[in-house]
Amino acid sequence: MDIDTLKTDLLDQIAAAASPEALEAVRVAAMGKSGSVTALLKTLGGMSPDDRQVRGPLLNGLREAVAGALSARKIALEAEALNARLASERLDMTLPVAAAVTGSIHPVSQVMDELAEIFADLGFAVATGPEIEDDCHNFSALNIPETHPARAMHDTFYFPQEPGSDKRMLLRTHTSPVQIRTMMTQAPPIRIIAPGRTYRSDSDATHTPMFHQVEGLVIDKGITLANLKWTLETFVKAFFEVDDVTLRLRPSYFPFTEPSVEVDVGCSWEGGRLKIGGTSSWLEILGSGMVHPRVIASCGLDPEVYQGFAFGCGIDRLAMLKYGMNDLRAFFDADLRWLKHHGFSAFDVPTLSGGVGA
Ligand code: 2U9
Repeated sequence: MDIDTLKTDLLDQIAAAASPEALEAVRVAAMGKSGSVTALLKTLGGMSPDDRQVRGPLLNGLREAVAGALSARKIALEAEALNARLASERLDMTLPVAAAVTGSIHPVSQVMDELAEIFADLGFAVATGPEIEDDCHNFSALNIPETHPARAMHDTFYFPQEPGSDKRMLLRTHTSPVQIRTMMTQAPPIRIIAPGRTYRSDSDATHTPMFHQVEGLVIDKGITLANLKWTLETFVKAFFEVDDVTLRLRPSYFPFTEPSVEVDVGCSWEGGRLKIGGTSSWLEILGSGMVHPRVIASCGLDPEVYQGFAFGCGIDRLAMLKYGMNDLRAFFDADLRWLKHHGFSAFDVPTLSGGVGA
């Protein structure tokens, strides 16, 4: 076969190679140890100098043309393979994230979001603070002196005393220190809710050593018990998504409020299920009252000028009531089956327009 025919033939084979394997087979057949081009190059050694002068450039030209075509085809085949992969592995970035399918929002987090949404609409900000507190913010500023029986009632987790210090840190027993810190640093009017973890050395079917509370605080001029009642009624209606709600305020005692009231919500039992609304039965849902003048004064404000109301409520209990769970301990067992059953979708964001209970 003459050089030109062989060249045309090899270039056609290279152009027709549809895969890297087919191209490699053409390369070996031409440029390999026993390849057709290699065989022709080997003949140069046995030629006369004159013949070699004529055939040498022709054969080198053939070798270079074939090598060039092989490498160009290789690059083209690699680009084709990459494009095919990119097309088959295309990601649709508009699809929902996979995490939303496997993970879920804990009922406590969902209820916290619902509370923030409801109270934001009433002009309340969400305040947070440390879970490790000192005696002053957790007790003394709240009118609970060292000798007060409420200290024993709170079953406090204390940290060991630091050497050389008379201060003993503790795990906050309620979120009230958050309100104390807010009153000490912000000028009224104050409207906040303080949701978060709280700790008491207590454990049975209705108590866990760590639990969640939400407390609310309003401080301004001319605040009365009527403001408290309206706020709580508006909250309970929005939270349980029931318009027919009756609240019953019972006189009570808390060191940080005066007067203090415990609040029951009217409910009924229908087919073994608790329904909020009506007045056939009563369920205690929160404690509240007018902030004690001594608490207002301990934060540097004049109780003759400023008044306020406060309330406190267990979030875990609220979640159990609204979503029908009966054992509090399951909340913190991290059992995936429980979380899958009672958890919420990450897209189920509570909004007043869309429904806080979705
Ligand atoms: C400041 C002043 C007053 C917060 C209040 C209650 C009543 C209350 C309990 C409900 C169930 C705690 O989770 S629970 O065990 N709380 O009854 N909490 S008034 O009063 C405050 C807080 C902060 C500065």
